[in-house]
Amino acid sequence: MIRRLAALLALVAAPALASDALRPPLLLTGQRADVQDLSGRWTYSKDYYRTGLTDINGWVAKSRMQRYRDVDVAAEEAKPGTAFFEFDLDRGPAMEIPGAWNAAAPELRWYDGLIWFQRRFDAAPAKPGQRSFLRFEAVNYRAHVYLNGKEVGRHEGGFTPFVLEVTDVLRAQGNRLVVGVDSRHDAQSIPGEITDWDLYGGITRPVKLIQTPATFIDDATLRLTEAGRLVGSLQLNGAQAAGQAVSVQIDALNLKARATTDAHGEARFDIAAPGALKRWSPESPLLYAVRFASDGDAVDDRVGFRTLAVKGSEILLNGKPITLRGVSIHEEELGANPARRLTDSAARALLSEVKTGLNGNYVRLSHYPHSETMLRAADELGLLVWNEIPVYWTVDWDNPAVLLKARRQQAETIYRDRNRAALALWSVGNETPVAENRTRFHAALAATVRELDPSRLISAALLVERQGDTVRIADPLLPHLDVMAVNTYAGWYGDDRLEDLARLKWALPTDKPLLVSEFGADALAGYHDLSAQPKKWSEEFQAAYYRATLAMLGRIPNLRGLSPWVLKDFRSPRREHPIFQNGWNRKGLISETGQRKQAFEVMAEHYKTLPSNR
Ligand code: GCB
Repeated sequence: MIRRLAALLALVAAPALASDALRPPLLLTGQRADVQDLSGRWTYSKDYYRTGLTDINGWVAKSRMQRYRDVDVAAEEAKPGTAFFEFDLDRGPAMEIPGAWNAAAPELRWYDGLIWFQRRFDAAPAKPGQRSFLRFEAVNYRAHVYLNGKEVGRHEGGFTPFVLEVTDVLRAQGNRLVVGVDSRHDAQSIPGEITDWDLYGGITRPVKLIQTPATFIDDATLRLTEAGRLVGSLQLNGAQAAGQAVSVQIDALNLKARATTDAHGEARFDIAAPGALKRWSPESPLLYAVRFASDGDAVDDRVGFRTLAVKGSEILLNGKPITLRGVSIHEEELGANPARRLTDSAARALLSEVKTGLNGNYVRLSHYPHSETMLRAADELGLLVWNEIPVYWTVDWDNPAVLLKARRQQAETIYRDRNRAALALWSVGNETPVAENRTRFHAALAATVRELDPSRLISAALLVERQGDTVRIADPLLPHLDVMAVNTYAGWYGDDRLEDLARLKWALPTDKPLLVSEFGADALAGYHDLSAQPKKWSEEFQAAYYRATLAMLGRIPNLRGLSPWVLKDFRSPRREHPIFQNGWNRKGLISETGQRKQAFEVMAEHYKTLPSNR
């Protein structure tokens, strides 16, 4: 009922935009056979004034500066004549891709602008009729992609995948892939120019060359409904996409279902879930090997099956109330010089701290879509996930083009992640100041999510209002959300002393579950203050803040989960205290290198004593 009401409200508030218009033209989700990983050493050339793209006065870029040209500079220089070049990507410096450039060289630590990257490669010989694609998992923030001197595509948005067809440009040998990566954010980008994290530029996630048959499986899904059905779809792409026999198969369940694609190349599955199916849960994160097949193509995935719903103030996982015991994290691996390089082991190192260290069952992946690796590790380890798009603090609420960017990022994430059982909540933003235009923007995003993925819950990390000793949640966005979430920092920011927290009263609607999406205090690992009233920045203050905040939040009747801020200290250019911060936000429960602070134990103990299902 509440969901229906919210959906209705969203429709009223949001301008209509068909979900089809938001589907990326190519997805290539799932695991496929013919994949060449282009990770490794890429050479690069800085282009701070962007003269590789356009010349002064907006003229066409000088050919001697066009980094994307398919030219062997050294060979050209050896020839007689007057031509010369002001770049040479073959002989330039190199860095490891994927990985942000900020960590690659001291001179790039705060570089914010355009860098051209180049990778030379040979392609596996193509069979007749085969098609070839480049799949970028993330380029932060804008990408200009050229293969063998020809522009093959562009993309904006630093955290979502995109696929470009290169069938007609790819060579068997000596390919020259050049990507111009522009990290600059502005008033119309998402996120905007100021965040409380390092905006990390570069090719931060893997790049793959994928070869497919002429008609191939672009995307396939399967999920469990509350009615006990396995429903899903399979999308073919290619000249023969219509009227094809396709199938889905789960050997462990002895299940094989067939369907036929329609005129648009789409087939739908709707089958009774076998009695033997075991549900995915944090306690038992069982994933099944699922094979989707067509005549000539096959895609594999590992999928967990579970149901998710909200009833009154309860979140129900597989029909049972659950309390989310989690923590927020940034996409930043452990170590003194992180490069946002989330390998499988880097993701597991972070998530194990949540699962086994903190006794958690949930993680808030803030403030943007994290890598697929992170989502898959959460699936395997058994951690429910909050997935957010970076509509953070303030974006240009009145600009329809900015809303479209947000919707695209949202859609790209949904299409990427919809087979992940771990994924429970879509957050449409964080701490955006209440105003009519902002609420309209978020409501439109919530409507987009509901249309593209009605099977998960919608939330947003909201600001609270403070009136004297009363903390109020009265955001007009609430009717559009399934789950309320708020960030609260009383006792760290503002004038409250820790003993004041006991007096605070929470005035909030109780007809929905509440998550406290953030609370936290900075502490420098190893800095101690053993006095009766420990000072801010000490581990003792942070631990006392956690105890006082947990006691306060424990009195909220519809509290259904926590994700304190934050698991690990993370890079933030806003944090410049020379003793305690030095460019790091110190609200981590562990330091950047993994040293646990006292508050870690407070949180771990708290979660240990909370029953996992209520
Ligand atoms: C917040 C933001 C988060 C910041 C945090 C802080 O409310 O959502 O991105 O890092 O506070 O440390 O101030």
